Amino acid sequence: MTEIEYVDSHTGGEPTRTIINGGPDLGAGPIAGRLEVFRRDYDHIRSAIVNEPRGSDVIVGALLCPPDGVIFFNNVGYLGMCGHGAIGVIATLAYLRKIEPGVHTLVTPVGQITATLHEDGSVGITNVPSYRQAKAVTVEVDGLGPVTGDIAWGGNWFFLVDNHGQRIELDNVERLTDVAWRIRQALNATGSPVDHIELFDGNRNFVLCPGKAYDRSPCGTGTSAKLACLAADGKLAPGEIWRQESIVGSVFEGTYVTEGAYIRPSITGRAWISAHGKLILDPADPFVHGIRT
Ligand code: PYC
Repeated sequence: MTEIEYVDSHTGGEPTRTIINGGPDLGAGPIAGRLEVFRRDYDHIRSAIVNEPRGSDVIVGALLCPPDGVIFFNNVGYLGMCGHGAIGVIATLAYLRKIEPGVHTLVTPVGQITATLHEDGSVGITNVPSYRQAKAVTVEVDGLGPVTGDIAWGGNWFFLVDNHGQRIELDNVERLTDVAWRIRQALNATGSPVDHIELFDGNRNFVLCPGKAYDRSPCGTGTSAKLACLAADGKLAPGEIWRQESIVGSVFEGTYVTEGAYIRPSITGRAWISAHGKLILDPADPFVHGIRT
């Protein structure tokens, strides 16, 4: 039997499962290299942790890599960065009494971020440099026709669409998922690396993640990508606050400073601890490594 100790949290409704004991030993060295070891040698452990029957499509896993690294993963693979996940990791470390309020560093495969744990439990992260790569890209989408959006990096790749003609409401999630998935397929058919689709109605968003689950939080990396677009369009000044609301009504506050051709976004939100337990991996269990799609 393998036992894996975890703490579950949710950030604005979006879950993070942080592995605190019993996860794979990825060795030392740069986090990007450790991610390759995870992907090559332990992908079955990723699946065991986040996929059914121990997890679900919506869970994002976080593997702590001492001293200050973290690798985020989901139902289909690995994330560069994860904003809601970083907030969840900091809340988890505070719950475990491993950190105090103050500034902390986390190193992700796509760069170093800082996270400030505030006395009230909220967490502000200062993300990796973000930028808009392309404005007003039009793709022909099966069943929808031409769809135009911006491509931006916020620690993951996003396609941000304003004029999609859809209602960004919880009772419309099935339709939004279908629309966003079609957009993603059309983009990927052109060779684009975008794996997150973000549909907007003003300050409210719907974000479809790579494994077809939608983000219950406003999406930290997605909000960073949005800030990069607003900055590029001159619609938000450095230091000004953007309130990004998710489809379930949770809110992140975002702001940025300029760093040459990039922006450096800061996102503030709050995570809540929801469980602390052990996953049991019994080699005799036919689904010991999860149900993989
Ligand atoms: O908060 O950055 C984020 C995120 C990415 C995927 C799910 N959440």
